Amino acid sequence: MDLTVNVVGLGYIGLPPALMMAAHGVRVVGTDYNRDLVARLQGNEVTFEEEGLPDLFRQAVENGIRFSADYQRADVYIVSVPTPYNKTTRKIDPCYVTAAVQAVLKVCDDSAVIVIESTISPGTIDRCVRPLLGNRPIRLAHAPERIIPGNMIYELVHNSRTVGADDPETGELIRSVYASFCQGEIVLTDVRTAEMSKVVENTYRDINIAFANELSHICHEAGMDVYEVIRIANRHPRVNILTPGPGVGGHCISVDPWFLVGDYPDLTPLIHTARSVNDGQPEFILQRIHEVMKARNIGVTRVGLYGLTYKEDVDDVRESPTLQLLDLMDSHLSGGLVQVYDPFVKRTLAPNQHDSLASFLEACDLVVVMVGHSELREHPELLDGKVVFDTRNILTGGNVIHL
Ligand code: SAJ
Repeated sequence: MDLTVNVVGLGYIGLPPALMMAAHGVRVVGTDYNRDLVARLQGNEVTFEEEGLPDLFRQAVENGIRFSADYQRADVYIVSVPTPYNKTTRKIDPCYVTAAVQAVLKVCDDSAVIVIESTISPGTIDRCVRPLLGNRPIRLAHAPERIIPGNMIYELVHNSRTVGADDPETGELIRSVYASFCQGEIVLTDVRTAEMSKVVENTYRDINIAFANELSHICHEAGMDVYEVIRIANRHPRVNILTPGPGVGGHCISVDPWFLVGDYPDLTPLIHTARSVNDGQPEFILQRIHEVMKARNIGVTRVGLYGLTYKEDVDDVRESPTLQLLDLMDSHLSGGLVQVYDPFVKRTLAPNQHDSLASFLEACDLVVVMVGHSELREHPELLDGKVVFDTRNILTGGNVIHL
């Protein structure tokens, strides 16, 4: 393919497709305004943990991928920058997207196509990006990412994806860029439908996790095993209930539904309630911890939270249920007293955070499993002799208490 692609934003979402395209023979330059990040990538450092990423990185480097802090002249730009939301208005804050597009506009030709990969609330491109073009005939597209942290490389290749474009010709061009590596179906549509369908996908999952979490409350009250109830209900051919847990973290599912609530407050009672149920789950966990502490006569300083990331086997702590729980504990003046450990997190994020499992276990009698990292799945005997409150349903045994 005789095109140059400039991927703008080299974080969790931008780096994998940049590497993937380069590994499949596309001429790629990766740009990030964070010069430190660019320097690390230029030094061949794989900047986050993800299975298969180091190999992919090597292939991309062999094929000549370049990293630069300067925006490039290219045929296609793929913008993968963060899209935070305003916690008060519940609306998207598009500042990183608009800043990236403004930077691209300074260097690009009028024949360029700018693709937004970042998740954005429906209407953002027309409202905030298109006006930046002025009278220039630059074309826009939206190709929202769908990869799941923990299985990114496989999903990049095998998932179906959506390309929303201004016209069919642009859609086909962008489809050909993604088809360089994507074996899934690439569906063409318009920009607004692509924006809406992405947010709808994550909202669907949030609502379904909320249902599972609500069932955990009902079953606890009824003295029943929620996992057994779900296991049996899921034998029905049209029922597929998700798994209750300590809450919903990550920067996607816990954020995107708010875009719809923020823009359509009168039309989203279900979505709003589901968000509130999932945001309230750490509070349910706190209440359950107190019950276990009381029943087993364990003091707060001997309680340990295992896992700080938002889910298993990733190093991402954004919106993590454990951090939400620690915030809640802080308001009860006990946050600084519990022990904390995560094998994937080296930065210190909490007082009493241990850097080894051995010292963590030494310090606690009750282990609250907040994240089901493989370490525990593969070696459940590590927790022998402890009282375990397992919020992820990965362990069994006489001393294990479930949700
Ligand atoms: N969780 C549960 N119970 C479940 C499933 C998940 O409590 O049954 C929790 C997880 O532990 C985690 C949170 O929900 O805290 C979200 O995890 P996840 O694995 O469901 O999803 P993410 O946030 O890692 O990735 C999602 C994916 N979206 C969908 O599955 C619809 C992914 O495909 C998207 O690319 C990604 O959001 C994104 O970037 O938008």
